[in-house]
Amino acid sequence: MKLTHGRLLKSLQQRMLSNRHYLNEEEEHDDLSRAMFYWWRSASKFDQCVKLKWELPDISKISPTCKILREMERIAAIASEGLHELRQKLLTYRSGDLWLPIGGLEKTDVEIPAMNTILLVGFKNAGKSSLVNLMYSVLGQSGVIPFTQTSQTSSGNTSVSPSPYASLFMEEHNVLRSPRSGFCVYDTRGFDYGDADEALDQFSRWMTEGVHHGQHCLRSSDCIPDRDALELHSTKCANMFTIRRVNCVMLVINLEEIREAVRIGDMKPLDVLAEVFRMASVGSSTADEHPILILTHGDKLSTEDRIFMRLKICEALGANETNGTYDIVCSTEYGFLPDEIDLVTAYALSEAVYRALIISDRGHLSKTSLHDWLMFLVAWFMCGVGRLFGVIAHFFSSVGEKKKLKWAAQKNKLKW
Ligand SMILES: Nc1nc2c(ncn2[C@@H]2O[C@H](COP(=O)(O)OP(=O)(O)O)[C@@H](O)[C@H]2O)c(=O)[nH]1
Ligand SMILES: [Mg+2]
Repeated sequence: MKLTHGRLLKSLQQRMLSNRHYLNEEEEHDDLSRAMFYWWRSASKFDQCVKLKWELPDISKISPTCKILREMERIAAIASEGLHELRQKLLTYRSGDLWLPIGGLEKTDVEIPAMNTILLVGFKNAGKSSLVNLMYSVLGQSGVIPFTQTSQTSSGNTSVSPSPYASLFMEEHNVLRSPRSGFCVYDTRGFDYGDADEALDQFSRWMTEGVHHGQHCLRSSDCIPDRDALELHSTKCANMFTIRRVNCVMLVINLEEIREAVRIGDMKPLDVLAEVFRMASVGSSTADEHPILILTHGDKLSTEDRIFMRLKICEALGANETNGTYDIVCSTEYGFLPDEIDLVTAYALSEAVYRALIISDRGHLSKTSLHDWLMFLVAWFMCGVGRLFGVIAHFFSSVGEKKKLKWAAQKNKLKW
């Protein structure tokens, strides 16, 4: 019988209720939890790929599927010890801590913001808000209190948003729940398949102009009666809250949704994601500084499909299937602390955030020096002078043209 995520969690929950210590050594090897938390071990190529691990194979001959399986094994091997360490690193992290001198720049030469900003983007229902809640749960040790509203209603119907305005404003989240946090996470409005072009424009503006808490994400297709009031609220927020430059993008992708689109031959979602990926990569200083991919809803796919879709998405986006790509099941609706039952997910999430901070600290811009300002002023002045001469030349040429015409007319009159 096929074991679903929900059935497995319910079974674990029953054990908890019957007061059995559910994470003792014996039960850690329980088939039930293994099937869910170590899902990739049921892949047909698993034995072959894991054996390879001990034989020092020719790296160029390792198939992409094997790479994924080995990556998942790496996370599983490091998860229990690594999670605590990584969490400590994130708790004590200050913006700029992971900056490294590159290209002769000193740390004093770069513009380090008070907080690094991680922007979550993706289609609607991809799992962005659930990911934020998972971050609070794993990193902010907040248990299962949801801090942002997901598209889940009490009835479990995901197609109905609980509040019509819930996703129209950006939210800044201090997921560590610490006043000294060195980074924040922005939950954004998801793209709709129908208005992808406008959503891409909006995303492009976030990348160039920055984002702030309470910023509206309205689109022209929104039928909202009090649109002006919402825009006014957003403007007030712009004055009240700090405008932050986006330092790293996390692209959240619902594996199940993309699989369905691919199955019916609809490549538009993949094209839109590829465009977001490309736009978010522009300006990064090294090739591996692309947005981080978070693949959600994998629990709804079979093992083979889950690996196949990861490969398919990475291929379409030009992303690396292991480096910077994480398979994270975000659903915390069953009332469990994820790190108590699923260390692999908890570790993968922490590593994804840590990687985002490395990318952020590498990408800080150099400060504008006095010399730069002077050069800018000189260039601006020269442009102005050039324009002025252009206007003068245009004026005299049109005056000359008029006079020429006048003379020609007078000549013609004399002839007659
Ligand atoms: N099974 C499963 N459900 C998920 C996962 N991530 C999110 N969900 C559910 O998907 C729905 C949409 O998630 P939400 O976070 O609101 O998506 P958003 O629109 O991107 O913010 C909610 O009902 C979540 O509980 C996941 O990895 N697996
Ligand atoms: Mg949301």
